Amino acid sequence: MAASVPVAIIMGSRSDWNVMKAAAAALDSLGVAYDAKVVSAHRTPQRMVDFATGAKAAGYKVIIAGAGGAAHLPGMTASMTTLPVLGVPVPLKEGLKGIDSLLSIVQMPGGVPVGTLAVGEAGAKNAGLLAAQILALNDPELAERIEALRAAQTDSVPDTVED
Ligand code: RP5
Repeated sequence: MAASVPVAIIMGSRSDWNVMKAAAAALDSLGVAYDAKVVSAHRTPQRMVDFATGAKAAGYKVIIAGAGGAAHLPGMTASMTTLPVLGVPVPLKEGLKGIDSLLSIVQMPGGVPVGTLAVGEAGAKNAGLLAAQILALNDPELAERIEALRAAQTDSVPDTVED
């Protein structure tokens, strides 16, 4: 049987991909497979229910969910699965510029956790890295790749401010 894909990246709109592709890039850099899908809590509610209730049976281990504005997708998804859900607040150009998404995602009622990351690309990148770190608990080779990435990151930081 083919190995299942461990990470699902879902987002409320195709327009979120500009931000959410940073999660995909982080997973690519660590050799972690993912599926990326548009699943909107408001425009495709039944698709969201079908995805969330079927995610564990589909073989996913971690869900990354990004949305902007009234960002209900991460929380609603978390309400229908016990897989870890990592929420990424996507900033929109208009409106409240990410504060709305952040508060919508982070302020979950006790009992239904969403691991909320930073607003925007940094949050999406960290969601990808954190998903990999969760998977690495049961994957020593992936854990080694994460250690190597961290070491390379450390080596890339100069200790001077010279040009
Ligand atoms: C949210 O509405 C989506 O996650 C997106 O961030 C925002 C705007 O969507 P579009 O109008 O660009 O499709 O549900």
